[in-house]
Amino acid sequence: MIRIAIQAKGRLNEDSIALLKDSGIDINENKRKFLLPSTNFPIEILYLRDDDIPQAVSTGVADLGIVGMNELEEKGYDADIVKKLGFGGCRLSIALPDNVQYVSPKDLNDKSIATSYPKILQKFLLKNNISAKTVFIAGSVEMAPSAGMSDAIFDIVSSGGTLISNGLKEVEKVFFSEAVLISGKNLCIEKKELLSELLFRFDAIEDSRNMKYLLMNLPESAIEEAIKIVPAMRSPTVMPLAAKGWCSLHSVIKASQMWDKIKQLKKIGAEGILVLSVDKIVK
Ligand code: PRT
Ligand code: ZN
Repeated sequence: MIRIAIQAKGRLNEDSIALLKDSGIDINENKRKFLLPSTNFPIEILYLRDDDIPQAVSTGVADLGIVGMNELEEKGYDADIVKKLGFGGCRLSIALPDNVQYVSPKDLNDKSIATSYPKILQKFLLKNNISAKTVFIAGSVEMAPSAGMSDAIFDIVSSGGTLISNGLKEVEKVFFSEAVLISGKNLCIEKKELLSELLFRFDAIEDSRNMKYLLMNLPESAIEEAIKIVPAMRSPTVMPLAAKGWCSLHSVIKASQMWDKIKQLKKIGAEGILVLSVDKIVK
């Protein structure tokens, strides 16, 4: 049995649960308890505040955790980052009121900066040789300058909408974060094996995420050229059509290349091109 800590509620909760479910791990969410075993995989889900996840993993209360890199970095607990998970993307930035001039970090000298991330801020200030005062605020940091609590803020930014609506401008992007899978340092063999099974499933989901399944009707004379355009993992599948001289060709491509590939395939005579989403890819 392995235990994973995820955020009980908040921005990372839904994506964390979706990742486990996509991995075939059944969680009976109706029984919303603090600690819940899966019904079909030897894993227990421990629901915590994100602030408490790095400590839980480093002390062995949980074997694994899903948490923002920002929390791990700030808390400084010892845990391994096993995999970046591609959701919860954000950055920690310094922002100033719109009307304050800013050219370089030097302009932060002697200013007060409100933040919930004092350690990461201190590192930045030290690296840039800035002497500024840190004001710790647990929440609603973006309100601090207009409330007269600080000159600047250091906070999480995602779309930037919150800064704009509070009359602030982002002047330094200091730390880029996303949700990561973390693990304790000393997992036993049984837990290591469960972790590698989980990673195998997470990788299959990641590999499928940006891929499309493509099928089309193609003149048989164009098969060689089509293989060059959409080579697939080993080679495309080619099946005969009832119509003489035609085949059906199937392949997998990166979603980002889809329109370009379709244009090339049409040029060599492909017709009736279907593009489908891929659920999982096991390499
Ligand atoms: O209750 P608990 O302690 O578990 O949750 P929490 O309130 O501390 O955290 P939560 O749920 O807000 O965020 C969890 C994690 O999500 C963070 O630690 C980040 O790793 C990540 N994340 C991603 C974000 C954002 N994007 C984000 N935009 N966390 C917070 N925000 C805030 C931001 O500070 C701003 O105030 O959302 C607001 C909107 O951002 P804009 O720039 O899109 O306007
Ligand atoms: Zn929190």
